[in-house]
Amino acid sequence: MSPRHPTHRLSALLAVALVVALGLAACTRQEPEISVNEQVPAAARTEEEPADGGEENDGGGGEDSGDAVAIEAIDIDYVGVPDTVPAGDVTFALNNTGNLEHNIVIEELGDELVTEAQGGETAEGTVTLEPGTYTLYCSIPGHRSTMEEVVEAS
Ligand SMILES: [Cu+2]
Repeated sequence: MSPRHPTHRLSALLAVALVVALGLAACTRQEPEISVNEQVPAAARTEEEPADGGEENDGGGGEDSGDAVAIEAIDIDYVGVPDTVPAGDVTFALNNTGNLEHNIVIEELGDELVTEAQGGETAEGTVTLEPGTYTLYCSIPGHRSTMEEVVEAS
């Protein structure tokens, strides 16, 4: 593989840009936290990874990420999906240790996108689950056949 084809790099950049754009569009509740961080030299700045997943709460309970239902995504499967979760506001933390993008969609909520994560990233999303049975799946084309789990909220 020689780097003779700059179009490959361009394609990769476009793909990244597209993914970022999609991600931003989907995460409407993300807040632009720029004011303070922008003044920190890039070298001194840590990557903006939500290390312990804190700041993306919707203002509901403050620090409820400790109660998050942690699900790992690999290529191509979910790992560690519990059989049951407590009904009510449920935060899912998707830890994507694969290379592909993965997400969590809940069929019974009108195929609501709970959260999505690029390879190597972790993302959280909170949904309100009435007691019942829910089907979680990854809506990336081709993934659902191996990424679908049933969860009971009670
Ligand atoms: Cu997937």
